Amino acid sequence: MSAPRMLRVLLLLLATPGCCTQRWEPCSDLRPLDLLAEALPPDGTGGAVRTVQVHGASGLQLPAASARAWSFPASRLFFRCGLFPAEFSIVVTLKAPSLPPKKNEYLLTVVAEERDALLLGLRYSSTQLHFLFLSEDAAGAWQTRVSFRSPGLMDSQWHTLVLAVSEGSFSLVVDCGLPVDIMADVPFPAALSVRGARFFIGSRRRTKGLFTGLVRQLVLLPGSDATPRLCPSRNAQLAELSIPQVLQGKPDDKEVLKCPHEADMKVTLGSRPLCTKAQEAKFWFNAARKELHLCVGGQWVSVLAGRAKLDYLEEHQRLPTGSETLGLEVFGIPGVGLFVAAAHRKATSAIYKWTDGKFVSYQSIRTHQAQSWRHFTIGRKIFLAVANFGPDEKGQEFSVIYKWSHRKLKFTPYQRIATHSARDWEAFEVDGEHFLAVANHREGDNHNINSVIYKWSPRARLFEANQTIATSGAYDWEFFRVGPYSFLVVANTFNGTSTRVHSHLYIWLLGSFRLFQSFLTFGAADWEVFRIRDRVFLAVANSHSYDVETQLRNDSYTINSVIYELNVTAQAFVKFQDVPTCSALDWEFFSVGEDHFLVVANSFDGDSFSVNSIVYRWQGYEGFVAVHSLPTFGCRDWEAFDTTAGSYLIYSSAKEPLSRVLRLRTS
Ligand SMILES: [Ca+2]
Ligand SMILES: [Ca+2]
Ligand SMILES: [Ca+2]
Repeated sequence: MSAPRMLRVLLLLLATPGCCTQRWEPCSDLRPLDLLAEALPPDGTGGAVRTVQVHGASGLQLPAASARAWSFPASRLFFRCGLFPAEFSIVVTLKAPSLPPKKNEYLLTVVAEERDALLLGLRYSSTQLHFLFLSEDAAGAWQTRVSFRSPGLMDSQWHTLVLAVSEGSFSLVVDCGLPVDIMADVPFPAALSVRGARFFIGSRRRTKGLFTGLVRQLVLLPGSDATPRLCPSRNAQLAELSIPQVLQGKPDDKEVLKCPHEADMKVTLGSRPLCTKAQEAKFWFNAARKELHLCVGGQWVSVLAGRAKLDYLEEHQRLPTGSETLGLEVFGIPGVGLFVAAAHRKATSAIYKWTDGKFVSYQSIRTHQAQSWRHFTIGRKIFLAVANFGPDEKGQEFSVIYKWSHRKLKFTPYQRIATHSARDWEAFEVDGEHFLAVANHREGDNHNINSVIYKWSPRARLFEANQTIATSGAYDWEFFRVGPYSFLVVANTFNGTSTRVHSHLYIWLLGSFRLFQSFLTFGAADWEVFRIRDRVFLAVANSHSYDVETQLRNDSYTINSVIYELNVTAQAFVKFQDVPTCSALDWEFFSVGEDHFLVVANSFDGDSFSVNSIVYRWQGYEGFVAVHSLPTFGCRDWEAFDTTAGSYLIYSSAKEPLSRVLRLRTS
């Protein structure tokens, strides 16, 4: 199959309603999902199920006659989309019967009914516990079995098992003991579709292999390993994450509090009424703001606050930076705090730490016309990569990756990489492997050079060149995922004669990035990907329209930047909105409550660097509408961040040594 054909096929998968399009959002709640409670009839145990008490704890004995009675549709749990989580754990508390050799009993299965395929299953024999799953690729569907030897279940005791699954790693913990880890060649699928499938408790939909023991707990925890939630436990054999009501203590333990009296509730609608004595203890609902107020002592008191709304932005901090600043990168280090790395044009860049509600200088790092910083992690390792635009004192050109020292609490140099007027680093993960892509802007006067994607070598513990991509004055890389697909988009600014060049979007296919779509851009400086509900957008910041041949007519900074939207049917990004900008260098997307915003860094109007940057609000079918105008000077980069105290924006100036932090005032 040719590459474009294959793309088409892959993207058609994206078009399947309810499938895959929302993979970045979990398909189910991320709380423990009690499968037993789900399978029980709503009125309690029902006729066929028996509650049996053994060794002081109760369990359910499943009905022998009908396997179907103990099942429910997968869509009940995965209501947002039809994908089983890529990472999860299953917690089982059971009292297993002794089985003769070669006999197997099923604890749990997920079956695609139409084609009678076992998508996932847990069964055990006298010597082993087997976890089964279906993995599909171009060659077909494969049943994979991961087997744990002698989990020691057949001693007539209660036991609690936690099976944690993450990609190719399968871990089993019995009674909070030491984990048994298995690395399998075939990883658990990243996107296992369970559309039209059913969960079967204690069976594989048929009478053969029916579970004949007692089960007390059967929980699916999407997204994480349940072990730390259960263990250590004083009663490890009966450690509990969630068990059905019917198996918990006596029902009268949980007496429902009865309301002592019914208040005389009256709710007034419309504009704010008077809150006089006569209104005391009455409610007023402000429909416009979705707020409920109670009249208490002559004042309306907010009872149910509406969702936060952005009212205005106020200056929170002026941060003198010692030099003009290009890129900003805000990141957190767990247990240490919130930081911003600022790429200073002059010889030293700085990292600031959020301290008592302000950024204060934390660490200085020698850089060479630094353009941007990128923070990323690999396992527990924390890195920060700088893109150096200029050569060092010896005329050597390189960019540097720094690693956080947990001992020194500072970043220290880790790896140097030869780059060419580097503008940007992008860090990302594909199929469990870590990558870094550099935007090489030019080599001498030549803008048409290669940018490079590096791959982390776990053996060498270094990044090694993995793929080169031809770029023209590359300025920015942006990585994103849509469903199971990984994309990388480059902003190309200049090909030596014109800023009217194509910027390209690449898709990861069979181990490398391949061209997916090209966009005509004008000195593109930034791509920003963002999502609004299930819609995916890409915004490009066009900085400059310039052409050597038609220089006079075309040299312009006041041009449109463009927002594109992924059209799944067209299998392409299509133009959604033109936004007039003044040499736009950056887009930043952020949300406040249920509202979504874009702020653009306008840097130059052809005469002056003193131009307003604009905040746009998402207004549904109207698209993005300008709502705030912020005076900025040579604005280069915007970043949004949150602290416990509130939400903020920070921007840098490429033309003065001053960055500013703005606070979002909400109501
Ligand atoms: Ca970038
Ligand atoms: Ca951006
Ligand atoms: Ca930014």
